Amino acid sequence: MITVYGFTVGRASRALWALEEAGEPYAFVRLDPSLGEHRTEAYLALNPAGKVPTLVDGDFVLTESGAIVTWVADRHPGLGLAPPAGTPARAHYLQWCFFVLTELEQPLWTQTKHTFVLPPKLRVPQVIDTAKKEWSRPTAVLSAQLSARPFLLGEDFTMADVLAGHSLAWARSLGLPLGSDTLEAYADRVLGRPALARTTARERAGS
Ligand SMILES: N[C@@H](CCC(=O)N[C@@H](CS)C(=O)NCC(=O)O)C(=O)O
Repeated sequence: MITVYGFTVGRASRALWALEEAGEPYAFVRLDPSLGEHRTEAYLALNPAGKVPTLVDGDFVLTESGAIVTWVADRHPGLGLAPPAGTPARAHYLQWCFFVLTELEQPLWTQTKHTFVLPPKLRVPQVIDTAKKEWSRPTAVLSAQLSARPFLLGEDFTMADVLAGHSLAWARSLGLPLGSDTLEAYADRVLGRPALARTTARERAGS
């Protein structure tokens, strides 16, 4: 059975949400970062970065949330959660996954690091204003893409929407505006999925 390591909140939600969308059984191991459980020798052997999520399936170990959600989708080709490799649709799927992880997420991560994550002496309060300004550019791009379609790839929900939806929930938790009614409606649509409600319940239960 698949095991996913994560914290109570964070990017491991993407992996769990993907597994819930695919209907794949899994065990969730909740690590407590305040106790350094992501920095033990045993955990670093799985994920040398000491980060979550990490997915383990027997001898197979996979890190990076974007890789994990795509791998889960590819195990269930009939569900259409990622288009088949080698097609133009797959190329656009990857385009949106990379866009979320490299453009949309970065201002959120910068703001989060300089508000909570880094030790106080390493925080630079001025970069928070920069991150807030940077946030408006990728959200405008996302909003334009969604103005004529319900999901990033079109009519069908894919794992690219898991990555985008998670990032928009993260933005809301930081109090950042999504900047358009289109994006607010999209966030409500993807964050209202039953698979995400099941994910949240598993994270709270911690197993
Ligand atoms: N690029 C990685 C980022 C993973 C990441 O930074 N995870 C955070 C939690 S959301 C973490 O493990 N932080 C612990 C640390 O930095 O020590 C991914 O998308 O999986």
